[in-house]
Formats: sequence, C-alpha cells, structure tokens
Amino acid sequence: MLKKLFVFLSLFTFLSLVCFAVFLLRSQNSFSGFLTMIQPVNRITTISWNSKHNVQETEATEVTHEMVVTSASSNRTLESCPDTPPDLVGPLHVDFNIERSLEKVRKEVGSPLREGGRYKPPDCISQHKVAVIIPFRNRHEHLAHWLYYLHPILIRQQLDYSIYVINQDGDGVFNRAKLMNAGYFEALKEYDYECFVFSDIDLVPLDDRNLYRCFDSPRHLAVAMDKFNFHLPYNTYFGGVSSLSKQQFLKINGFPNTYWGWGGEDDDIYRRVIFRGMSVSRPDSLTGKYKMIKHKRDAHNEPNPKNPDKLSNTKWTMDNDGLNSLSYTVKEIVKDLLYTFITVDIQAPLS
Ligand code: BGN
Repeated sequence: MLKKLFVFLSLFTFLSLVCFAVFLLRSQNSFSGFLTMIQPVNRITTISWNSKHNVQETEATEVTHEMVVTSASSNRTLESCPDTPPDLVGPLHVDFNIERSLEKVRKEVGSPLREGGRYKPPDCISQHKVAVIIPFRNRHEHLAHWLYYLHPILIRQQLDYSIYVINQDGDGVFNRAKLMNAGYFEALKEYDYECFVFSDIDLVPLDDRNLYRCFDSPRHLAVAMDKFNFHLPYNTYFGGVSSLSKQQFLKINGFPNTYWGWGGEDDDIYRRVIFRGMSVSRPDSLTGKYKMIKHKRDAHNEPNPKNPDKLSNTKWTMDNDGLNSLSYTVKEIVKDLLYTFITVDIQAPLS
C-alpha cells in the first residue's frame, strides 16, 4: 500500500514538472512575465540600445533588461533617419500674393506639429536637433507666409525642430543680432538643441534640398536671393539665413549685441567666423535660391552710420561683445501650434 502511494506521488510530481516545463517553453516571455508580477513597478520612459544599435523607445515597467523585453508589444524600434531625407522634392513654387492668415496656416500645415511649432519625425530618430530662430517685430503677415512654406520643408528634411520667433519689445531701434543671441539662450532653456538656424522672416527657400541643419563649418544658406538677382551681393556676404552648431556659435562668442539699426551685423558675424579659424560652408547657387517678401523699410531700423566703422574692430571687440555680455529680459512667452513667440526687452535706445 505504502509502495503504491509512493509510486503515485512520484508519478504525479513528474507529470507536474513536465507540464510546467511545457508551459515555460510555450509562453515566450513567461519568465520575465513572472518577474513583472513580483517586481515593484517603476513606470518610466526608457531609451535603451538593442543589439543592432537601434534606439528603442519603451514606455515600460523597467527593472531589468528582461523587463524591457516583456513589454515588447508597446516597443517601437526606431532607426536613425537617413543622411539624405527621402521625401525632398527639389525646386518649389512660392507665391506671396495669396492671402494667408495664421488661422488658415494652422489648419493647412499644423496637423503634424505640437505646441511651439515643434516636430520630430515619427518613424526615425532625427540626427538634427535644430532651433530655428527668427528676429521679429511687426511682421505678422510675413510670419504666416514663412510658416506656411517652411514647416512642410523642415518636416520633409526630417529635423527634430522648433520655431522661435524672438519679438523685440517696444519702439526702440531694432537689433537683429542681439535678438538672435537671446533666441539662442531661450531655445536652450527648453531642449538640448545642437544646431541653430537664424532666419529673416521674409526669406523663403525655393528648393527643399537647401538643408536647415548644421555642417562642419558655419553655413550661409541664403546664397541666391531674388533681390540680388540670384547671386551673392559680395563674397563675404553672410546675411539672410545662416546656421551654426552650438559649438561653432560658442566659439565666436555668439553674435554682436551692439549693432543697432540696419546693416553690418552679418558682416561682423562673418569676420568672427574667419577670425576663429573657421570657413563658411554654402549650398550651390541653384539649391540656395530664395524668394524675399517685398516690403517697405521698417520703422526704427534705419541704416546706422556707426555700424560700418565698427567692423574694423571685430577682431578685438568679439571677445567682449557677444554671449558673454548679453543682457535682456523676457516679457512674455506665447506658445502657438506653429511657433513659440518670445517677447524680449533688449534695452534698445530710442534713436
Ligand atoms: C551690406 C550690409 C549688410 C547687408 C548687405 C546686403 C553694412 C556694413 C557696411 C559695409 N553691410 O552693405 O549688413 O546685409 O549690405 O543688404 O552695411
């Protein structure tokens, strides 16, 4: 009797073990699933490297490596976006005679964006974290045109980007370069940008292969504007649209803060780049074509006769006039779907 009971118990134990083994083999993630049940839950977003060196973005219960695999159903493996964006179309048709309100532009191009004019490609990891900085005052009509054309271009270029409109408060003399310095600082408060594109509000590229990203050298993008008959006005011209990596921008101490009114600040920036041993990179003159929105001269932005003389001193002034001497106050930050609008007081003289 005792022997029979022993045999029965042995058989029962053996069969149970076999069943458990089959169960383990059949359920793919069973062991880590088991761990999930017993480990404390820590809900965080993880970025981990898998064996193919792709970044996995996982909203998961992350405790051990197995845990990340456990929640494989919500994993998305994203690869780096390609060097050459695949959806570029080349030459573009640009027409400023069409009435465009911001409201209309929001409906027409706003759907892929997040508050602040923010975008990241959904299907790959962008290699370019770009803040686009636009110095601004009283040009709302231009802003609508610019956003209407630029957002789809920047999206096709697969950039991880935002648009920062830096609005000069008050009626003092305009200062384009100082506004761009303030934009650099304000953008970095929000995200770890590695590249800064500085653009005038009235310039729209005529070819989407003109990439709004950073290069090994500071880049001048607006090389062939219609107003200059699609040529550079002079070889050292650096105006309109340019891009500098964070490193390049820091190397030149940013832009000068002391060019009030129209003219010269872009020439000063060019000199800074050269004096710091860098060269300027440019697209070819077909890719670098731009159309400018026609407009009357702005009030409080007259050519300043003091500016040309300052240029001969850039070599010495650039160490003390720039990011390290910048002071301004933020009056207001407004987040729109299409852009972040930051009003700054830059202590502008009245004349
Ligand atoms: C230059 C201006 C630039 C301007 C270009 C194109 C000056 C400094 C004195 C030589 N430079 O003359 O700022 O971008 O014209 O309009 O005024």
